[in-house]
Amino acid sequence: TLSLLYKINKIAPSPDLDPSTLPTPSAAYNDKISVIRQDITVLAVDSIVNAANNSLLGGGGVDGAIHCAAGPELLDECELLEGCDTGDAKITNGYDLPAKKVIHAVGPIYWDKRAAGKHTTLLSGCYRRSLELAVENGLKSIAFSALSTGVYGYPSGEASETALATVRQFMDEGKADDMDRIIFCNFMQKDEDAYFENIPRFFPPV
Ligand code: AR6
Repeated sequence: TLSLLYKINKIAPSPDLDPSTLPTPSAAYNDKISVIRQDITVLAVDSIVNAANNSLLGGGGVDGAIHCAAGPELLDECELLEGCDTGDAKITNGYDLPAKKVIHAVGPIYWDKRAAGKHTTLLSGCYRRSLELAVENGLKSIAFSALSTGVYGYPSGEASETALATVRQFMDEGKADDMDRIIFCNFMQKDEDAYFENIPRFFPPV
């Protein structure tokens, strides 16, 4: 079945290697799905997905790290975008980042009453919109940060299930056929653990 086409490989950052070279699509790391633990700002991929807020004007966490590494031109471009709805995403250039593009996705605040009963739909929307933007822009690789699992309080296990289900669905629809790499880039051990616990259900190992 289709699931057999997707091989999971864990790319551990090694002190002997330049981490920016590791997740780059290459024959050495086959197939489409990767789970890594890494600072997303060092990844030399076509696109990285930022965990942004509705203003798109920066913040803490991964958003702060991305703006810091990309330089002030990123904020200049974000200011033109007029914000972004929760569950949606917008794309910019990557500026000083090794990544070509940044996709700014706005995940739900887990405890926010406005998101009550809609968490899964909103988080799933972030992953789907990000993938759609990558495809529309001819991007071959995308690395997702663990959207909403920091200050927005989304439990890692639930968030990883939604992320994996959405990516799997998108692939099953044939929409990621032109993409080479879809990377789940975690920063905290708890998030990486959640991916390795849940990934076999969505992408059974070959
Ligand atoms: N590389 C990869 N992942 C990271 C990095 C990094 N350098 N730094 C943190 N993470 P968060 P949210 C992980 O809080 O929960 C901002 O202020 C982190 O461990 O950055 O969606 C925005 O402006 C966690 O797993 O984003 C919003 O206001 C994940 O990134 C708000 O935070 C997301 O954590 C968004 O909250």
